[in-house]
Amino acid sequence: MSKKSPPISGAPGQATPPLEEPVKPRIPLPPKADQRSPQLRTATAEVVDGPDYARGQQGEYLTTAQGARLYDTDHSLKAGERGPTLLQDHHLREKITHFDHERIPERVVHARGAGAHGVFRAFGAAEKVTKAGFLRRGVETPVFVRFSTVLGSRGSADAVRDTRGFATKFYTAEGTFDLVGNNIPVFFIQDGIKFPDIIHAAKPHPDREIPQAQSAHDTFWDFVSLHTEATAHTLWNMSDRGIPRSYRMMEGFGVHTFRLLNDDGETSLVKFHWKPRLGVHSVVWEEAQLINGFDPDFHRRDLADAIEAGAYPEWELGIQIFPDTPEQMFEGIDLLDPTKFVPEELAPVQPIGVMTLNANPTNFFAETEQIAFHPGHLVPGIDVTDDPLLQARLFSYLDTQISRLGGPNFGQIPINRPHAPVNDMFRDGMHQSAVHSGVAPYKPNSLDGGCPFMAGAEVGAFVEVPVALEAATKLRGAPATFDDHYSQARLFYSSLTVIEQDHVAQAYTFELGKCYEQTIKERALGVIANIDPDLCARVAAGLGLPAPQPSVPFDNAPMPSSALSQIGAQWPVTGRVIGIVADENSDLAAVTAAVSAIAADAMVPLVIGPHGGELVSDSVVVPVSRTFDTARSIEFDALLLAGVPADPRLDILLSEMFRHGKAIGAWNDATELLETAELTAADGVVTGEDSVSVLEQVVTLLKSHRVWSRL
Ligand code: HDD
Repeated sequence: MSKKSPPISGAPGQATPPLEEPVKPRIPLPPKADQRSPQLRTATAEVVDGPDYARGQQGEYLTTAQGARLYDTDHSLKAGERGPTLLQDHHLREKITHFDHERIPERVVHARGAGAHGVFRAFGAAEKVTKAGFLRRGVETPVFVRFSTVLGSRGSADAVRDTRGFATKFYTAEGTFDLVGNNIPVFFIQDGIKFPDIIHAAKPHPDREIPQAQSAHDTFWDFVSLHTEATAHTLWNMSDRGIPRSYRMMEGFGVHTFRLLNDDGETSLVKFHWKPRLGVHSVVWEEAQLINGFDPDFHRRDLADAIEAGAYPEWELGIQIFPDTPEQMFEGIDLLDPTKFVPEELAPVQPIGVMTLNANPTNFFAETEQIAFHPGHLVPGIDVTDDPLLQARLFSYLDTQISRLGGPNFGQIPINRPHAPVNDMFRDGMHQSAVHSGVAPYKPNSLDGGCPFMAGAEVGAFVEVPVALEAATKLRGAPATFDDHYSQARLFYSSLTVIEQDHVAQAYTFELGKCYEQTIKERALGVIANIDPDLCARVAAGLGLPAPQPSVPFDNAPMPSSALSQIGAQWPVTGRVIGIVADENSDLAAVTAAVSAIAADAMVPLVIGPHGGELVSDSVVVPVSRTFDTARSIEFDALLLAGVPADPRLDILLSEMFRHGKAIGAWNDATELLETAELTAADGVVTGEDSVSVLEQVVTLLKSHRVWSRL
């Protein structure tokens, strides 16, 4: 056995010193403001922790979990250099054991997601209907938002056809309020007892565990064609809403109707809406499929890049307000049915505040993975209704965190800690990290001086709204108003433009085309016939099957709602990505001018060159962001051509940009490339003498998101 004393890292005589890693101790950087740990709580609200307590990294040296300093973490303790490893190597066992337990169960739904910190500022417009403190004029509240897909596993691709989760945690002074919504205002099911059924049907088949993150398979269509209350949500999924361009360009909906209570004790029913300031936009289906191969992290990257670049995404929070009548109906729409939404023409969305996402998480696991939402996290002034879907959710979310986060103390994880004082008399349990003092975690008590005390409504207690319940008979059932499964699907479909309706027909044809069972396809066509016979005829033709007749009569033509179409307006171009194809023979001064103009408009210029590094000509230097090998159309919202010879890789780039309805511009010699590709006369392909004027035309096209006439 070697008699040498153990080597000290970086000391002379060490065989292979680390090349890059600094060996001098240095003070770790302080945590970012949003990362400061809230103080731990005690039974008497006494502060027991100093500023560094519970922080991730402390001190300059690598230590064991118990704080003993280590001199080597590269070699296990062995009986001689070539001998067996010794069981007494605590550092080895502790390091491997911790590693073995690094993964926690992924969320049973919404496993794949991305999050960001931000702030919500209230306009004050909600004061008339709610006493919630964070909705008072000018109040700013820290938030954390997690966007997600529903079906895929944690490592699945972002751009799949699916509903997106839009969950917001408001850390208010009166306790945490969670708005756990989706990007679609209607849901698949009316009663939470059906949630395991829809999710089992939509998740991968239990035998082979395929397909991943898709609804295009037999069990999904089996369920939704039998359970027709899913029709409206399925239709929204088949529309462009199912494949968003960016999390930053999605609407969010609280889905359920909530009950608000104001200072005067008056109640109203409301639905919550998030409206993105960048507009609601989608990718096209072929693009989505390419994205999932070329950049499965597309939405996650897009959100993080935008925030890092300072292009902070913003949403206005709005409410639709309905009178709180005993029937809880509005214009014939049952407000307790979560498969129904209320068109904005019938109840306008009134803006009550704005949310800005302005900081990326520092650590994905600690924040985005461990955040735990719950629709029952409410504050005074906001209460639930008897929507049977919401009622089941109130049970499910608390329950799921116990297995996902390992016990009942998940509220102590930093990202889940309220920013209001917590004094809950809950004690002990797995992962308890609070050091509670006192001897009397019970009430009433005299030994802790009667602490903690009960609050009244005048000091901000959460008091349930005393809603009168009708005398009822215990039963398993639903009101007759829940039987209408088609009118809102018809309304949504008839509100879309012809281009959007084409996309819906293509999506149904694709999804049902991936099913194997003939009976499922036929049954699904029967459901589609009840949405729109023409849509059904087109899908049936695509499947090579006869189109059935509707089985539910079309009594009244629905009044279309213009708020449902994504086409027809102009939106800000902030954060949009413009590719510029150039090489050494291009006019690099013109390229530089385009790059500056794009950046000045808060967009992202990416120069695409034949090789990496820089393009240099006449002492003008242009850094290259992507090469002909690494660039793919999915990354660019628009393309500029600055004169390059024909290249098969550029042919692919151009043809994809063209097929996906994206603006293309070229100046001077570059127009030849367009002529070769026979694109010069096409809509949304613009040319000119100089780069900046061409860019102006491209930006004008970009404001409409796509060149719709090409789609
Ligand atoms: Fe749910 C997660 C949204 C119905 C049970 N749900 C989850 C998330 C979102 C939603 C955005 C992810 C939260 C996060 O990022 O951590 N869920 C909805 C919406 C619904 C809905 C908008 C209907 C309007 N959910 C619903 C029902 C049940 C659940 C009816 C069960 C009865 N949902 C869960 C869950 C999850 C969840 C299993 C998984 C992880 C978690 O809760 O924390 O409890």
